[in-house]
Amino acid sequence: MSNDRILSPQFRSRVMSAAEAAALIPPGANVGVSGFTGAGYPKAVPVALAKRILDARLAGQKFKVSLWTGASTAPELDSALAIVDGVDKRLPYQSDPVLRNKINEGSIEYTDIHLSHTAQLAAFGFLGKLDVAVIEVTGITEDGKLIPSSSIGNNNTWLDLADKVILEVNTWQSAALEGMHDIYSIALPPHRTPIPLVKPGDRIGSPYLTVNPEKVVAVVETHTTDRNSAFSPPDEASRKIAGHILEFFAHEVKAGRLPENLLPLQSGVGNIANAVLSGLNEGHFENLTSYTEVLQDGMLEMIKSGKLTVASATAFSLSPKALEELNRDLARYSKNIILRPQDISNNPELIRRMGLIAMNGMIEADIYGNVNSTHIMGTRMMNGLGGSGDFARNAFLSLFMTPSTAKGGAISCIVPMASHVDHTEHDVQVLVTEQGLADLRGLSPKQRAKVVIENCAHPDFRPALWDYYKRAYARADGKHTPHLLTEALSWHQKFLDSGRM
Ligand code: 0RQ
Repeated sequence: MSNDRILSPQFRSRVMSAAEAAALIPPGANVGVSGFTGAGYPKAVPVALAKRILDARLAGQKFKVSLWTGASTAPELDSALAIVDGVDKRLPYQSDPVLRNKINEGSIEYTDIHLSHTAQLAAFGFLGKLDVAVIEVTGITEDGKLIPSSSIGNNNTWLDLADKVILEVNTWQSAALEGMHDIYSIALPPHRTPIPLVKPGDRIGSPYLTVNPEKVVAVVETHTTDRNSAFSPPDEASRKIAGHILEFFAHEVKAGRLPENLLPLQSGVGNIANAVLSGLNEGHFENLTSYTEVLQDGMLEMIKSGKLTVASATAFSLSPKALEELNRDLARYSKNIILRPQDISNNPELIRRMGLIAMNGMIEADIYGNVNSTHIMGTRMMNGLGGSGDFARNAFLSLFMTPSTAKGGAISCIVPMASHVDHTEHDVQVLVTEQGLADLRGLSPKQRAKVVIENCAHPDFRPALWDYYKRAYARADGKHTPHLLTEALSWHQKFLDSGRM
């Protein structure tokens, strides 16, 4: 049975079952898959591949593949392959609990890469050779062009680089996605020229992905929903963080440092990011734009209310409710939403040119403003740095936010020294917790420490942070960034030993 989404006879002739397609993926292959924050990932072939891997293991054979994605995917891909110990290496971002445990147990290699860098690293062969691409699409036109799905990620690069291509055509994805995408491939050095994009709403490429049809070894039909978890309603800490940020924006507009409609917004994943977007939706800023990587519920609400005129991203990252609503009425949003490859959505040249406001979550920051976005107690991987580094270093204004404590108050998210650093003090301009906001722009390390401790730390931990800082400063030397090296990470060790910092 073929569906009316596969109009090209050449591609239609390659339709087969997911199991038949998975049989074309050899052990040891590097597999580039579509998928970005629970959107547009292949849903049938990875499950079939996991079954095949399990059968091979039961027969005493080794069978692993390496998985290159856009970003995080969903259980049908990451959990399915991790559960059967089928993953050798995974990159560049994940958030799957099963996969995360295997990474932290040491049985899966994980390479955490800036999302804007992945395509170029792959194109130059630093990641190895790409054997197979498994890409979800919404449809295939009569002349063999691919209508992308609910994310783009690295799909254009995987389609170019892979020796073999397997397409999943998912009829659950709305046909109205056609036309929403803007595919532009960047030339590699030394042939690179400026990317001709100056505003979030600019279109510079084609709505379709292309592939050499000779490489397409299988086309698999699916009808399966994208899966993402629901967002919890904003809690008090998130609402307070959002409040501090909105007050700060108003202050910056008044001081003439931001325009009335702010600058294009980038917003990371998670509940705090959504709370900030809700706050913006209820606030007085109008005609906002966003140039971001994921389009969350909050942005959809802002498009509906007319606050946000255009949203450029590489993927949707929506709760089931918002996704259902979007799909019911997708055509209505098509003027306002553009999906691009992730090396365009996260491109430093464009982020710098447009002067973005970047807002991302963090795990912890130290008193000097170094930010850890990825590691729990310095060693356990949480998700990965995703696009946070692409945006933080290059934005006009870069904010990092977190509740001031974690695990019911046992952990201070403001510490003497970050147990891992993803974003250095040089890339971090503003820190925000529910306690307050620290504007670090132009401050020296000692000046930073004072505002970070005073404005962001929880009162339960503030005296101990002051005590640390004062004793470090009292030393005869090293007064530029005062530290007591034997104590700097003792807060983390104390938590590991006693369950409380
Ligand atoms: O652990 O799940 O066991 O309860 O970390 O914390 O508070 O739920 O925070 O969902 O906003 O995620 C940095 C991970 C924050 C996210 C991070 C524990 C806490 C909980 C998660 P549990 P919350 P959020 C664009 C930008 C990197 C990628 C990025 C992230 C869990 O924002 O992945 O920015 N960022 N991409 O209990 C120990 C601390 C802790 C801590 C929190 N200080 N110590 N544990 N936790 N603080 C998107 C993409 O790039 C795709």
